[in-house]
Amino acid sequence: MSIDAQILSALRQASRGAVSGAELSQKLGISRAAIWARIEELRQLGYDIEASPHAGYRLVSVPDVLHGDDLQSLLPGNRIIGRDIRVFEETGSTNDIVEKLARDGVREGVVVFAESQTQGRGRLGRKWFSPPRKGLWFSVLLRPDLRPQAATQLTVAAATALARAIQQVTELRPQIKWPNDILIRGKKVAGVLTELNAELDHVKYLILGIGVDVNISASELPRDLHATATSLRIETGHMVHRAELAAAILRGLDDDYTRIREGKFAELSDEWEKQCETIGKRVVIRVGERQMAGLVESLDEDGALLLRTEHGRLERVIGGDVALEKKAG
Ligand code: BT5
Repeated sequence: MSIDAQILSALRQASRGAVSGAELSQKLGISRAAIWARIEELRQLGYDIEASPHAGYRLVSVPDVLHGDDLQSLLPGNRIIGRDIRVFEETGSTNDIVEKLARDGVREGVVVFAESQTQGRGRLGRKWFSPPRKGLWFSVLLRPDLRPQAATQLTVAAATALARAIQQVTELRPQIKWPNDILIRGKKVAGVLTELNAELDHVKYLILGIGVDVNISASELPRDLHATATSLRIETGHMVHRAELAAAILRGLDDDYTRIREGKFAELSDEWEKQCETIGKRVVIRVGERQMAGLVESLDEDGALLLRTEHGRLERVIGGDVALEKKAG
């Protein structure tokens, strides 16, 4: 952890609300003057840190910016996801930045956030609206020991972690729409874009791109998204602290990734199925030019959707767009 992350972490944990310069200096192994200089830097970034000669430093409020060190200070030490966090003010797509890091051999777990994206994308080249400071737009590099067919497990992990974190932080009750949407009251609030580089029998690396609409107001949503999209702010009626939500998502994703690595995907898919609105419903799934109708039964051990078709066959579906079947008449 960097010095700033350690300072923020100590300020957050301070039992009496404040921590003295001497304590910080001893804990971090740097001089009190150096601590003072770091605190000044943090203040410049918008962290309101009070200093009193008796009590010491107290964290009064944090700004609504994403800051790698601050995010680090909100995460537990021993983890894979988020051991390296980088924040950009603006990028094309965070998935492209992570792709480059992957090709350069950077180890798994690195997370890249952008305050805004100019070329944010969804699946099949669709556009993803990513305005400055209103959401979480980030990508995670993973190097899982999986067959390419099982990569969907990670989309399932991301969706589960997202639904859980949103519920923890906002008390809203999100639903998962297979394969990659998180909905609140039927409208999309988050999406996952999983991109893969694989050989025939194993995944070389996988990029989880995650977009969450956090503080977008109704009037800021583009016209074409009005009917289908929402944000946590619209649903709760108040602003949501993005760093806190980001940390909750990363913690949950790290737990889920551990479960996958330990061969416990079944636990994860049980949790997913409980929050999935598509299970047990009659749906129509479009995969490219093909269209299949049937009843959604469950996920299989690779994370694929099992669909009982009209003809009674069980189809294994790994991607596509799902719509609930409209009743005839
Ligand atoms: C997705 O695609 O839902 C995946 C979205 C992943 C975005 C993240 S942000 C960080 C990372 N970097 C990237 O470049 N991407 C990832 P899909 O299921 O294809 O849905 C795309 C559709 O959602 C669009 O065609 C719009 O209809 C709608 N949409 C676009 N922006 C939206 C937004 N901000 N909120 C809700 N819906 C949106």
